[in-house]
Amino acid sequence: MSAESRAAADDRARLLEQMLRIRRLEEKCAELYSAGKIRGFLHLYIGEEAVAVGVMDCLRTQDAVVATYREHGHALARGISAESILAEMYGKQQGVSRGRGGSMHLFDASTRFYGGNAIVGGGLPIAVGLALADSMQKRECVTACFFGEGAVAEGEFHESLNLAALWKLPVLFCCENNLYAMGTALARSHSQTDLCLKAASYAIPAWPVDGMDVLAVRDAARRALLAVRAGGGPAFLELRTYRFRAHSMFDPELYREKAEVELWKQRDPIAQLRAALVEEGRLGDADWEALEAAVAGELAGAVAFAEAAEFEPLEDLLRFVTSEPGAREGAPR
Ligand SMILES: Cc1ncc(C[n+]2csc(CCOP(=O)(O)OP(=O)(O)O)c2C)c(N)n1
Ligand SMILES: [Mg+2]
Repeated sequence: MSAESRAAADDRARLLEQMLRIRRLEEKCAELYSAGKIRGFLHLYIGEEAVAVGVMDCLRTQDAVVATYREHGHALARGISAESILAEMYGKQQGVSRGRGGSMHLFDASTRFYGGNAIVGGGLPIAVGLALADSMQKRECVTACFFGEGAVAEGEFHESLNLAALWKLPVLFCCENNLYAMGTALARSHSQTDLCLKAASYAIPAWPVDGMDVLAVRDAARRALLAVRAGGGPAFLELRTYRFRAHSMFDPELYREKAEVELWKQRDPIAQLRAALVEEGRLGDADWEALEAAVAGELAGAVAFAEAAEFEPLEDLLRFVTSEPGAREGAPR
C-alpha cells in the first residue's frame, strides 16, 4: 500500500471513529435517561452523525459554530470532551455550561461553540451576528450554522439569509433535512420542498448533499467553505439525512412507517464507511473491536466523571443572572 493510500485510509478511519464515538455516546445517553440519571429533554442525533463530522472536519479552530437542541454530536466533533458533555446532561457544575443548560444548551466559548438552542430557528440570527462581528473586526473566520429543515418555515430563517447575503457575511448554512420537524413531514409544512431554491432566492449558492455519506458531506463543505472564505458571502448546504430514533424521548412515532425507518437504516453512515474500509482490506474485525473497546473505555470514564461531579451549591443559584467578568475561566472543556 502506498503512503498516500494509507494516509487516505487513516483519514477515513478517523472520521469513522468520530461518528462511532457520537453514536455510542448517545446510546449511553438514552440508557442514562431511562435510568433517571439524565432528565429534561433529550434529542438524539443517531443516524445523522455524518453531517456534523463531515462539516466539522473542514472547520478551523478560529471558526464559530452554532447548532440546535440536537447538538451532542456537533459538540463532541468540535472537540468538547465527553466528560463535560455528560456532566452537563447530569446537571453538574463540571458540565460544559456549569450544569445550567442541560442537553439542549451545550455552550463553550473556548471552542467557539455558541450553543445549543431550544428555539427552532433561534441559532440563525445568532450565527449572522457572530459573522457580522467577525467581519467587522476583520477576523478571518467562518460561522457554521446547523439547523433542521423545520427552521426553514420560520421567519428568522428568511431574515437571516437575506441579511447574510446582503452583507456578504461568512456563514455556512447547514440545513439538516431529516424530513421531519417533530411529527410534521416536510411536505405538510412547506409549499416548496426544494430547500436549495429557498436559499437561491436570496442569491446564496446552495447544494443538496447526501448527508448519510460523510465523505460527500466533507467534500461539499470544503467546496462551499472555499467560496465563503474567499469573501463570496454565505453558502447553503441541504444535507439530506434521517434520524433513526424518535424526535425526543417522548415520541411514539406515529407519523412515519417503520419500513421507512428500516430503509434509511440501510444507509447508516457508520455501517457504510465501515463496509467500504472492510472491502478495501483496510479494517479487519480486530481493528473494529479495538475501536469499539477504546470508545467504550472512553465513555465509561466520562460516565464516571459525570457521576462523581457535583451539583452547584444552592447559594450560587443567582450567580450569572448578570454576567461576571471571567466567569468562564477554569471551566472544563
Ligand atoms: C420557535 C419554536 N417553535 C416550536 C418549537 C417546538 N419544536 C421543538 S423541535 C421542533 C421541530 C424542529 O424540527 P427541525 O427543525 O426539522 O429539527 P429536527 O428536530 O428534525 O432536528 C419543534 C416544532 C420550538 N422549540 N421552537
Ligand atoms: Mg427535521
